[in-house]
Amino acid sequence: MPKILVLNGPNLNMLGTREPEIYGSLTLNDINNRLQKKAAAAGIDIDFMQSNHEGVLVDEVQAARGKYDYIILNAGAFTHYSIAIRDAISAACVPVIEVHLSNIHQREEFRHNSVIAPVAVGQICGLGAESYLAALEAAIIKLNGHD
Ligand code: CA2
Repeated sequence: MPKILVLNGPNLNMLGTREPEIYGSLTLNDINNRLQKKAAAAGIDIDFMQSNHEGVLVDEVQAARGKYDYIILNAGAFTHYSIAIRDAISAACVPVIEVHLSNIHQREEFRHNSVIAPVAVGQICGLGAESYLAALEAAIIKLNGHD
């Protein structure tokens, strides 16, 4: 059975508690439950992990090699400057789909650049929780060889 890891970075554990106008009102658990249902319907195994720590995220990406077929990654603020996470993705040889709840290109200039994007398969942003669901849909299509 194909396996997908959904990896979330710093502060995303706070979802649903503050700034709903930017990040929506769903909690991370709500989003994960939706992903779980969609994955189960597609016959895919899905795991979830969140950390506020850069090194832990690097460890998770490294450990994903040979274990997962796709990573759906919201690296939070690390998106904009973590060369360590980018290097881990390059080395892991697991395709990564980068996601963001907000449209990072419409926000402050420092959020416009993603150091992850050049090593990701693609980037989906600005759709709220749907960004994650669209990323999962894309991964399912690619895993089924239907694109
Ligand atoms: O839009 C996204 O998904 C972001 O990755 C979210 C990050 C931000 O630094 C990126 O530029 C874009 C921040 C996540 C913070 O999440 C919170 C949620 C609720 C309350 C406070 C923070």
